[in-house]
Amino acid sequence: MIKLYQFAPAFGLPNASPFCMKVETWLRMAGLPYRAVNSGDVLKAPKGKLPYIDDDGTLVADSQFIIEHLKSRHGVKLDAGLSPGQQAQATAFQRLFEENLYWAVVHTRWINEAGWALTKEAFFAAVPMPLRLLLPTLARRGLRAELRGQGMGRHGETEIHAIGCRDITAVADFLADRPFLLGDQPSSIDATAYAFLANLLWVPIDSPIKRQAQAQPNLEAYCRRMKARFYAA
Ligand SMILES: N[C@@H](CCC(=O)N[C@@H](CS)C(=O)NCC(=O)O)C(=O)O
Repeated sequence: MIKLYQFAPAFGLPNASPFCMKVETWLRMAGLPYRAVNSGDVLKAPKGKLPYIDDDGTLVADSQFIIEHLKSRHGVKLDAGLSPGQQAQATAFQRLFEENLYWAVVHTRWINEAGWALTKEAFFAAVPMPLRLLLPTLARRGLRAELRGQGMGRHGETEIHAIGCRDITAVADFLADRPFLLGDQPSSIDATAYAFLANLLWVPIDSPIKRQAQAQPNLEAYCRRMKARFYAA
């Protein structure tokens, strides 16, 4: 049985980490049985981040390496029908969500004061005292440093929102009225798109980026479609 190590669910989503939710969604799309271990223990993670999996003794870290591993070990054909051009589009969108939009959304959760109040409550309320007094501040400091290192954190908040809104517009315009990102059938990139869009639309943190997503009805409809298809039970 595949074990998926991830954070505990939060904000009413399967996972408030879009990377964890991506893998869980993908496992459901692939029809592979798995057991979620929601311990949130990054210290045990091979690369210090979640998610990672234990596939019958093989540990694999990083959502994309996990998917590639599972595809080859379990013969998953989700992307078999994609042309090289569609594969290229999938790679480009993956980068948009994971390497760019992610950081803009991290800023709305961890740096913006109103967002931080909600994030702190959702992620740390269950931490026992006296750790609860220290951990949120340390984690926030770490995220601030990561944002600066990545580069997003060097922009002003208005600029960060503009960057995120541009990504959202690109996704909405590309999706248009297609049921799934690359056409009529779901493919692996939909696990990413759904996880990142749901983590924006369905998280109670207001931001211009979220409002931009709410203003595109096809994105909400897309998330509902993915939820109905892969999280019905
Ligand atoms: N490239 C990784 C990114 C995973 C990632 O950034 N995970 C974050 C949560 S969204 C994490 O574990 N952060 C904990 C930490 O950095 O201490 C993937 O695709 O899995």
